[in-house]
Amino acid sequence: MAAFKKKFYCLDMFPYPSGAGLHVGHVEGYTASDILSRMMRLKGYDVIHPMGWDAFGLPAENYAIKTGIHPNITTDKAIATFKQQMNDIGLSYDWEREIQTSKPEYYKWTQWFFLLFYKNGLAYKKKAKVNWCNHCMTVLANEQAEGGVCERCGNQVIQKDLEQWFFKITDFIEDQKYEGRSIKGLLSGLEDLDWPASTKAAQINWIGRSEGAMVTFKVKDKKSTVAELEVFTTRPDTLFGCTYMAVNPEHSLLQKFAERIENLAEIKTYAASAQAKTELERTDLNKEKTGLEILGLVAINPVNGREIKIFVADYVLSTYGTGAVMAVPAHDERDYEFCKKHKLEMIEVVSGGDISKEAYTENGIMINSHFLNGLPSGDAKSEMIKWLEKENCGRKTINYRLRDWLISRQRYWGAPIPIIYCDKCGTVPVPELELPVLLPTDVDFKPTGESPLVYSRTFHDVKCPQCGAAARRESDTMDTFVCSSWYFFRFLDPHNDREFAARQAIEAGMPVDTYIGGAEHTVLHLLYARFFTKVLQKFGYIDFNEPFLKLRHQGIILAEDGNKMSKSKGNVINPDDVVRQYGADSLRLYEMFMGVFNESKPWNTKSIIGVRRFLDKILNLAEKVDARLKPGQNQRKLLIELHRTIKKVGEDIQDFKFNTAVSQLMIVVNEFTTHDKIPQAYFETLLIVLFPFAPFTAQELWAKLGHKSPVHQQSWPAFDQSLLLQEEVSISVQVNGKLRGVIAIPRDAAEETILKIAQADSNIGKYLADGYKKHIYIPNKILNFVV
Ligand code: ANZ
Ligand code: ZN
Repeated sequence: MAAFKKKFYCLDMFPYPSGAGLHVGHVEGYTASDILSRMMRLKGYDVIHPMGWDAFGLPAENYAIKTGIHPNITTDKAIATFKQQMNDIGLSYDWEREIQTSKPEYYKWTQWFFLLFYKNGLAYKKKAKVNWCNHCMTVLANEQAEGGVCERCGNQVIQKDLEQWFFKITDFIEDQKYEGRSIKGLLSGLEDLDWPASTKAAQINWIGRSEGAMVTFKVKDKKSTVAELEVFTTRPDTLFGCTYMAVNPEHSLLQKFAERIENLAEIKTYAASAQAKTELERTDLNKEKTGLEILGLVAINPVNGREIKIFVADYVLSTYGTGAVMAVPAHDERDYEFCKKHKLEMIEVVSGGDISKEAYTENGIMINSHFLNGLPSGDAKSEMIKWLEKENCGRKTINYRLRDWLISRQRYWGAPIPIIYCDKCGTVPVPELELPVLLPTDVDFKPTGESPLVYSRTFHDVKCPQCGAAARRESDTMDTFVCSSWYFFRFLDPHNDREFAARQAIEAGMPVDTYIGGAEHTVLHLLYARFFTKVLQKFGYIDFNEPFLKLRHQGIILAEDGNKMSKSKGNVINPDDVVRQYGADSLRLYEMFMGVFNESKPWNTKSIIGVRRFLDKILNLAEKVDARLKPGQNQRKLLIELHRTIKKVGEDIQDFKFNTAVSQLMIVVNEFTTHDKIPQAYFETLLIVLFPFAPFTAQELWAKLGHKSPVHQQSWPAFDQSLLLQEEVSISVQVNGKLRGVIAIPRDAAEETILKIAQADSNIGKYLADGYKKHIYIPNKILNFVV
């Protein structure tokens, strides 16, 4: 592995190779990363710019169910199409590094990661609720069970308990130390990253850290205390306002004290109906809040000893906190609605709202709360926690929304989980030397409720690696997100058959310097990839813990009519058509010129024509190039514009302002067209700067000038700062919004210089005689004083 002098790892989110081919949204992100990569190569960097295929997944399997065509065949075909399209638009990938997650050479290491997690207690099996369709006999992903009905047959989806594999991602939320290594957590690790604020916020929100308290309530039957019920609350300050409790329909209290519950039959019926609903339906603020009082049991509010009712209610989730809540109707929206509906008592304990109209969920001054009265609710929180800890009926707690990652899928087209079940030895990991566990091909795709793998005898029947007895393979496969959680490591050492990637190769190439991809559907991918990286650091494989230093998203490209592009609407733009009609460079330039990179914007065929004309203009310029012409005074303006272009285009590419970079190219090309003869050196500079955007055009013209070596072996030109400084621009100076003068300044002069020039101007100066409060400067355009 050759070490790099100056490495730059520019990574695209690798695509799922769908039958539909590359769409214009792919082209947007991939062109941007291509432009950046090409510029960095010209700047002398060893650029790592790979592409691969996130090839496992449902669509290929569903297609196989419909048609009987094996996913291997459809996937390979789709990949061939994608690759052709990528080459057609001039994406400069290093195909030596190409990887495909559905190939045994790749998923062998996905399975190795599973074993690494398993060995270290980070992969475990437990029962979990899944969406299940009784008619199709299959597990459904959340997206396939929207509105509680099966996407395939329309039957109601139920929640079923099945044994599932999990990865312990929750172990990595906070910072930790391990064998002298400090591993930053998924939360604090975000701080140092150059990522869009909204993406960081989405990660933080997904993790959902809440500070609060556990509070223990005693539960009594008719005679005595029989149990304790713990709740998680973010508002311990409101405990005096708690007028009932609610538990989720699956809560263990209902089984444990079944014989003491007087209306057990009714409660069982209610619980069964709740099970049919999805989590989203159950917690939807607008849905009616149903529930049933548990007769025969009451709870005691620890802070005032009052007896309160206990309800079973499906707005309480089994998967959050302790699965039980202390209800404070006056200050929680859901409790408020529930309370109104069931005519329960409400006590206002935080002043500031009008609880006759709605729940008051903000902070305020405590009332009706004994020792908390008069305190702001923030202080009351810590006072109450102190009290709970002293009285031994509660403690400060941090709760997270993030759950461990359910990675098993009852699916065929994924990486098999390398586990064997033996009657004698139990759960036995497949020995590393026996990896990969190959996906069998003798399968039938008709859905039966289990992975088709179960019915492959060749796959299913194995010998136990420990005792040699007849045993059974795990037939679940892994979530495809597992495959994509480590692919950026594999790119650095794609053919290694002894390790997922050699340490040396990782150290030379990682971390990724710039990662580019859509903002939608990436919260989980980014979280999982960060998690894998942290696991590798914890166990000593690498010595960093964040994989992607800088992240940028492309915006969504809408159809010409402003709607989302969709097959059913018939408004999809196919990049192949654009390439055929206008050329690849037009497509590239157009997509970069459309608008702000990370914003959504509509397609506009007219503008492509404009971009095509721009390229034609450059082709025409070539006719005016004169190799013998010595640049002179009458080309000075052109020279300055050219240097401004070198500077601006270079900076704009770094900043992902591709649209303004293209504008600047258009400005300089217009300047070129005003000359009858063009010095060859100037034109060559233009071609180099144009090259990242329009590589085909630039190379064609470069060769036409007689160069043997290609443009991409040239160097990015340096700009002459003094040339830019010498040039003067006029800026308007306003005082309180009124124009008071126009001053000439050196372009891009420092702000203090400009302030001095403005104040020295006699006309402007007299308005500033008594000083000013502040000033606003828009570089090279306007200076505004506020007095
Ligand atoms: C009492 C209370 C009073 C609450 C109040 C809120 C406002 P976050 O911020 O998302 O962490 N809760 C706890 N466990 C629950 C469960 N299993 N299902 C549904 N709701 C649950 O939310 C924490 C709050 O959500 C907790 O604080 C609890 O209601 C509720 F004026 O406790 B609170
Ligand atoms: Zn055994």
